[in-house]
Amino acid sequence: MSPTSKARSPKNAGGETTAERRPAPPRRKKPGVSPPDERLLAFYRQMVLIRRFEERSARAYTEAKIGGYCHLNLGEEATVVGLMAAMAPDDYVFTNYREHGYALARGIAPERIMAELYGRSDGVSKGWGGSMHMFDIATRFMGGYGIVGGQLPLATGAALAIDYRGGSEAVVCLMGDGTTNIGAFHEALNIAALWELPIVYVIVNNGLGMGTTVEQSSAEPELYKRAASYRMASARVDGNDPVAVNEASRVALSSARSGKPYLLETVSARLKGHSVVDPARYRSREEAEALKAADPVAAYAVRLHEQGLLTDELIARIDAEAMALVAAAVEFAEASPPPDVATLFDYTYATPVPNDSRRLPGQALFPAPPRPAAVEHAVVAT
Ligand SMILES: Cc1ncc(C[n+]2csc(CCOP(=O)(O)OP(=O)(O)O)c2C)c(N)n1
Repeated sequence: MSPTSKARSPKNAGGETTAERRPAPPRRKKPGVSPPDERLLAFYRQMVLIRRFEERSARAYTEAKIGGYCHLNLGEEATVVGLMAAMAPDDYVFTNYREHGYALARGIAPERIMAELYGRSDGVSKGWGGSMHMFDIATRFMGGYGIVGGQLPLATGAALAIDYRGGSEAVVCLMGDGTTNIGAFHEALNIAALWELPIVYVIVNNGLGMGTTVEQSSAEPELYKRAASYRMASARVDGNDPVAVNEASRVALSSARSGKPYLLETVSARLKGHSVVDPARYRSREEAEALKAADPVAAYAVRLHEQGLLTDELIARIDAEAMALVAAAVEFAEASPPPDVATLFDYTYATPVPNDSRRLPGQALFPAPPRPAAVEHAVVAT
């Protein structure tokens, strides 16, 4: 009986009832997991899915099933999951090229992401984008950019568009630590602060820009402090803890929605090389061992185990489910046909442009204009 229904009971008006004299029955725990605990478990499930997906992508790359560049989120799973879970469905996200995990956590089907990595027509960018250029308007996943810092002006423009239209959405713009030394970083933060745009800039500080450490490349290595130059609110959070990242991201997003853009720095580590072809020889064996020991997926599993939310059996089941999803994604990608060459330019320009598929790279689209006659130089004897 709830306290309110007890107060409303007519029998209580006149005094004690028989039911009240009897000792209260022991409260039975509701079967199942409570919603907050389910949320913590959902974080874990997604982290494991990203881990397994990225490991499988690396393998497919070495089997030459995936071409081009391929950068993985290994070691950044807690950051990815905590951040994406804080966003509303109609918020927009812009990332750099290290993006598969964000696409998964934003809700794009693993099949479509894997098919994109394979360069197949059922991929999220119809097979023309590959690892670095995924795009999905349904989930407001706005890419996927290979130029360091290229996403910053675009994301800032999207925030300006929201502001201009008077919308309630926010933009999340992700970048690596190295990107904070690109001019676009400063230009974007300056204008966002000045115009009070609804945007959260997130520095995913994994300690390295390719092989260069933050300390080697940044005069102020506590990167979140750079926001002070623009009078912008900022914070640094443990990027290995999905719950802490989620809470910090919620604070940042609510600030952005109220017209105060925000700079959030998440601190984690990249477990492997810059891309799948980088053996990361700039790291000592001890350093690699220490990173392995601090693995955020394993650390979070231990934490949930200690809280009684995970058992060994459940860990094995979640892992098997993730492996099955990834295997299905690979099967789907393998079966998907490559895109038709005739569609090469279909998604390059906003307005249709006729395809010119017979032209080879380097050949001009139009005949070259006639060259001016060569100027004869007189040889002056000295
Ligand atoms: C304008 C530009 N300069 C250089 C590069 C080459 N490049 C690709 S990734 C990268 C490092 C970026 O590091 P960071 O921003 O920390 O991101 P992370 O790779 O760690 O996620 C560089 C220099 C590029 N793609 N674009």
